[in-house]
Amino acid sequence: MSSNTNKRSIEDLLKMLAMGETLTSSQEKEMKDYKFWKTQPVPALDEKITKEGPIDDIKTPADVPDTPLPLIKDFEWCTIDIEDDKQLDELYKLLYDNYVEDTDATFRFKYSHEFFKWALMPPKWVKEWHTGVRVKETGKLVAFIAATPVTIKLNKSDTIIDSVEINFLCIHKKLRNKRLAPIMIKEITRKVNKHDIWQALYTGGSILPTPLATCRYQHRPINWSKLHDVEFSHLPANQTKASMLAHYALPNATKLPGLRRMEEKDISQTLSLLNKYQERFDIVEIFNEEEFRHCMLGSNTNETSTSNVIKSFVVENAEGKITDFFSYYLLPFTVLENTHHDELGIAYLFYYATDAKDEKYKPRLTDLITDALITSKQYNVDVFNCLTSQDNTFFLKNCKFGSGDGFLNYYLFNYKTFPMNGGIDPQTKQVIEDTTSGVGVVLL
Ligand code: MYA
Repeated sequence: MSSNTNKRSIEDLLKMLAMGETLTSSQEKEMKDYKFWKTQPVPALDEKITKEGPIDDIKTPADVPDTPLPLIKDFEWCTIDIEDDKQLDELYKLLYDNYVEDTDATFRFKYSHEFFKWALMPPKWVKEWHTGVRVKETGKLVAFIAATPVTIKLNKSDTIIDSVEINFLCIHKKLRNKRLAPIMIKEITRKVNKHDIWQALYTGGSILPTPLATCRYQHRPINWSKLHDVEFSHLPANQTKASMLAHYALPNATKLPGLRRMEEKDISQTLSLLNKYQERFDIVEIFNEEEFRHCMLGSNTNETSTSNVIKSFVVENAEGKITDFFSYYLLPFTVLENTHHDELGIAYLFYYATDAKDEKYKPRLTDLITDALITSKQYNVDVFNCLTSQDNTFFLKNCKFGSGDGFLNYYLFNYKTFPMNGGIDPQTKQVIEDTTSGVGVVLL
């Protein structure tokens, strides 16, 4: 593909990242057309939720089969050992070639070993939940699905749910549309049920029965000229390159006094701050200190380690109190066939919190996230992404984020909840400014 046929906008990038439904694609599938999903314990598409709670009858692990589901002939189940570099490479290759639908094949997620370990090995991770499918004869890895443990809290009903997060579902392009995905989902369900866990949280670009919330991708150019070079962002008709650069320019120094990288010693205080802050959302993740440490400081265990994947900062005031924090993770793109650039740096906003209140709240969030943008420059970030989740609609405009075309749907397996605000108007899909969303969980 020559680069001059490769005209793109940031919206295209975000569409790719969302991997699914966009504003323009119509959603015509009805519940009866979901041959697999209509058999699963999920709310129907048009269902009016009157009561929250689990959908399936109570079962015990003993009720669940001990043996894996039968697979199509010539294929076999396997467990991918994330601690084995060779197997990690196989997973990398499967995802590199098959995870993101990029028709031009010009951009690929640049997963690193560290990223996989961070994402797939949180405390209490279960090896067998990294489930693959191989070709029997050659051993080639052709499909993957992962479950990782997570504790969810529904704030309104004060309900805590021991659950899993499902991620990295991927089937080799040549094996698509053969109904393998339902078998993989049923097999991971069986394995998780064996551990007496009956609920799962997952996200996706595609519409399935039935999202509990839908958020919209937002992006903030950091290195506008590079985005322009790789033809991600075009020059609006009434603008010049210089005016775009000026518009997106960020200072080199951060603004908030006391801002610094988060350290081991901050874990306890910052987790308390986050716990308090998260009370405002409907669905949140509950961390213990060990889990929070892994999420915010990365998979390395030595105290001086600095993760290349997750970046966390705190604001410490003169009295030694942590008043604010933010975190973001880095997942760059490999850029193929571009003479000037071979990588695009991408940051994703993760968890954040502040103790600022009332009229101080919105300006504080704006300052905090502006500082996040500024710090990201040192890690070669070219575009900073987030969703309309959490309290992001309070700072999107002031921090110069723009709406992308991509949407992200949030799902709970085997649990009904009342619908939650995803930060956008359900009809117009426009951002509802300065409104707390229901979604306090951030999935990778
Ligand atoms: S989201 C990321 C998903 N991955 C990608 O987008 C990568 C590129 N795409 C692919 O690799 C394939 O297209 C996939 C589908 C694997 C997505 N979630 O085998 P099929 C339904 C759930 O013929 P394929 C992530 O990782 C589809 O509606 N279901 O299709 C979270 C249809 O069912 P129905 C999906 O295209 C994953 C059936 O599959 C998805 O060859 C959460 C068709 O099967 C999807 N993203 O393969 C999984 N896409 O007839 C659910 C399609 O009813 C977890 N389908 O319409 C549930 C909780 C499980 C644990 C519970 C524990 C308690």
